[in-house]
Amino acid sequence: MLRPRDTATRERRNLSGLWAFRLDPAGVGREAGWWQGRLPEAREMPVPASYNDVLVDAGVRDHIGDAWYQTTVRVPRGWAGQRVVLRFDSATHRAVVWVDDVEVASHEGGYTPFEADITAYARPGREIRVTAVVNNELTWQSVPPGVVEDTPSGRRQNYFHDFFNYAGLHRPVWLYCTSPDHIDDITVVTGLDGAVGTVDYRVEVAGAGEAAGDAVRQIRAVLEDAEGAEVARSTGASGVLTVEGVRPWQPGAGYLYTLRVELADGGELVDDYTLAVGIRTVEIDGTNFLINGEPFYFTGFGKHEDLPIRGKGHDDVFLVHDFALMEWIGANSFRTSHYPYAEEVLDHADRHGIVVIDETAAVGQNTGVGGGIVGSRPYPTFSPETINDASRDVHAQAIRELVARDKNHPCVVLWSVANEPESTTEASRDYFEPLFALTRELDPTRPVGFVNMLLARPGMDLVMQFSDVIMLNRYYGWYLNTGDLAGAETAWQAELEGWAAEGKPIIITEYGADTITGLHQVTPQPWSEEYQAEYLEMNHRVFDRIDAVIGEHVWNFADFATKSAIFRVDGNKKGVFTRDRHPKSAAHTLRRRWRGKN
Ligand code: BDP
Repeated sequence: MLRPRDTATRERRNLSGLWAFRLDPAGVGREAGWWQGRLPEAREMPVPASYNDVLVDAGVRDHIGDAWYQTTVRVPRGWAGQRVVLRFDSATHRAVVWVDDVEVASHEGGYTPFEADITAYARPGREIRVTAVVNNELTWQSVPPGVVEDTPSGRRQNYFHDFFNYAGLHRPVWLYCTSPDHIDDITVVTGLDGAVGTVDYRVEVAGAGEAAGDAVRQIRAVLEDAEGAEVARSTGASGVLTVEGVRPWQPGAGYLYTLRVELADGGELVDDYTLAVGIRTVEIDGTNFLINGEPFYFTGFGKHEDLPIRGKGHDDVFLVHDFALMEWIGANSFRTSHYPYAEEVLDHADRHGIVVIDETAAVGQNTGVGGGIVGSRPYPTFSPETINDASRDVHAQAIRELVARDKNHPCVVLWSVANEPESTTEASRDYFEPLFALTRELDPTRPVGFVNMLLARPGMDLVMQFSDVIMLNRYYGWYLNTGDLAGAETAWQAELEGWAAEGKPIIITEYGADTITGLHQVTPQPWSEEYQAEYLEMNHRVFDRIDAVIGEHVWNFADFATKSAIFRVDGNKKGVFTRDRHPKSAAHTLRRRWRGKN
């Protein structure tokens, strides 16, 4: 799915700004037709942002149900004769959208874009009213799952993942135009053979009548280097562009070519689109993870989209700052834990040579655990009444949308289909097997994995057989062997040796310790800055003894908000940086290690 872009034939308007906003706790707006006129009794709400923390109101923060957004926009006069599209980069977790009185789109899933062709309702020069109802309820059939429980004091949202259920319009909303016959999609696959690079491209065209195909239209593909000089060209809806003396995209050096695709009718340019292309290869060889044929060792973090006030609202200031901090500390990679991040983040990673493990929003598919606390199991995870075939359909669609959105990003080297699901039962195996097959069918070029949690040790895990890489979240010295780093070191090494025997590359996707910034101790105990640093050093000693370990991602880059819980004080404090991005002592420990490695 192509992002809106300004090109010679395309224009876009960003609808970010203050929208009219109203919560609908009683769920009456759909019946009352709140989209049919000016949103009644509305307040103002910035887009993009989570709505939860913007207003000073517990009712807004903890709202369950529908939230209504509305704005008006004038369709540019110059767009006459064009196809007009309305696109939401995300609406968490689902939405229905109207243009004036007409429903134009509905979408399930909070972290991937959706759009609607609104040409029929968008008269150039006229204003349109855009209304979206955004619903934040998590159910057994949503990804991630949750349960809305009826209690004597009202409805309560319960969920099994360890971050706050922020909701709203987290990313920009766009109005854009293309010609009616247009480039609908582009897929690139790149290859390297010594100094020769290849870009295998496939263009899909759509439009008025399928006459838009090859017979009437011509497709040109031109590849330019970073200076804008043409290096290869081809015609036709698919082909291979060959680059002599290629500059590959590599970790730490995100060299990008530009693929310019043009759709022409004789001498007339009908549509054009430009795509950033990094030429690189990814493959697994034994226990090595190869990028461009070279073993790659992941250093970095599991992150979150999480900020004070903005919640999960995308913010370019923090985007650039977080990447600057990652460079400072020597991180060469991160995981989009636990959902697809804004496309702006992946674009930035492409440009800066930061490697990404791209994860779906399937987190918390494990009722035996909550935020690291293993305990009561009020519901079975996989069952006809809980996570079932219908849930898997939603999960499959989330994978389709993730791959469709991110397939062309060179930074993405590995798909993660889920974080810490139940993986020891036959039900879990049956649930996941087709999802792995689907991901491979959608993208045969990247490895596929999932992130295993501590209840599923070597020999017990029935899902790992489908995974190209072993991704482990482990908290020896924190949830296990709490405060006992010597005992943790022995136990952790023993478990890792068990995994190493499987002969696949191992990435430690989470290890971390909650740490209160400013708490110092000479005999380090959990929660102190010294303990976090010693905990990390213990982990590193273990990793360095196991050859199959080819990556370490600390949990977490920064402190983040969670739901209320007796084991969370103002959120999860496992950040190496505080929520406002001040380093804890452990940041220096990591910097010494990682800057030495990279
Ligand atoms: C892991 C989860 C992560 C949590 C972390 C923790 O993958 O989302 O935040 O534990 O407990 O289980 O800090």
